[in-house]
Amino acid sequence: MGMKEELLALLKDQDDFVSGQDIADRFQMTRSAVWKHIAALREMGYEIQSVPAKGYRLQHGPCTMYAHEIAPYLRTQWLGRNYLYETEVTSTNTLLKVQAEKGAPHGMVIAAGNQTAGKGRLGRKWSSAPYSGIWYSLLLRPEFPPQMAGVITLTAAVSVVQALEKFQVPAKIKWPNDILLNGKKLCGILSEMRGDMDHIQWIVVGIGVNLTATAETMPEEIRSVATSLTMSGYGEISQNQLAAEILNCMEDNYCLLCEEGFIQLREQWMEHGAFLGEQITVSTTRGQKEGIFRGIDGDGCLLMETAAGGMERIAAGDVTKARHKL
Ligand code: BT5
Repeated sequence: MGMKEELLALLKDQDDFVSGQDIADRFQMTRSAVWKHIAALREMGYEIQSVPAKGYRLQHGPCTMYAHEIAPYLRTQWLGRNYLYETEVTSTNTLLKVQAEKGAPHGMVIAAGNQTAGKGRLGRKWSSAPYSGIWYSLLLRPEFPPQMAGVITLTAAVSVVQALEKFQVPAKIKWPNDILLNGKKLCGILSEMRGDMDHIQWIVVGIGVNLTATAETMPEEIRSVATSLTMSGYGEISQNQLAAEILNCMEDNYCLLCEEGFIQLREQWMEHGAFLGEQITVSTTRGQKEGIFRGIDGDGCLLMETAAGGMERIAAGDVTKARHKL
């Protein structure tokens, strides 16, 4: 831990004021050095009260995900051990892709407080209001063949619901990349990759989880489709604990995927899948199809039973619940 982080830990531990002299003595620095570190913490968004003759007191910090804040909860070997937090980026996926091209290592994670150009699939926008959620991307350099890349998003989705489950949040996965809570979108996942026919160079998996938005603060355009942990009554969950737990689950699941393929993870997916056995509409680039959702196959493709009784296999598309009975 650097000096700033140690000072922060000290302030977090104390409910009352800590005098500038006590801090100076403890860290063997001058009073003006203390003041500089306090100023740096304020720059990072921490609100620190200072009262003459009393000292400093941490009022509250922003929902930040600095390395020292997430580290205590990480149980991973390699995922997130190379970690970068930025207060503002265009998109953590965009930034990590640049790093991937420059040779960044397998397991690197970039997280941000705010994304000014958060991305969804197919050029869609991901709304990421400042400090209101977990916005981060993971870099993977798999040994497995490119045909398996598609199941990475599903593996990440399983990891998110497993992590949420540890906090008693009963979320469901909507194929392929949405996590739903009470039928609304809590989390989205965007995987991007570079590779050729027989080799994956990198996969960047971007995960966005809405935490603190309320019905009032959530952007108008997503209000009818989206939810946050706060809106669903789970506002007490710690951002860094959840963010770390998702990485813990993802590392385990990724190892399982590399060792055994998608078999066990497919079962996990099916346990948490939304709309199983229900009538759904799938929108693909070639139009809409309706049928009964029967789950996913070993490649992560959606299986849908059609009115004629056949089984359709769909590799990409958006799922909604069918409005009318077949
Ligand atoms: C996704 O796309 O759901 C992928 C979202 C990935 C976000 C993460 S955050 C970290 C990393 N950096 C990035 O730039 N992206 C990743 P898609 O399935 O295409 O869904 C996009 C649709 O979800 C939009 O058209 C909206 O309808 C809706 N949406 C946008 N923002 C949302 C939000 N914050 N919460 C819930 N729904 C949202």
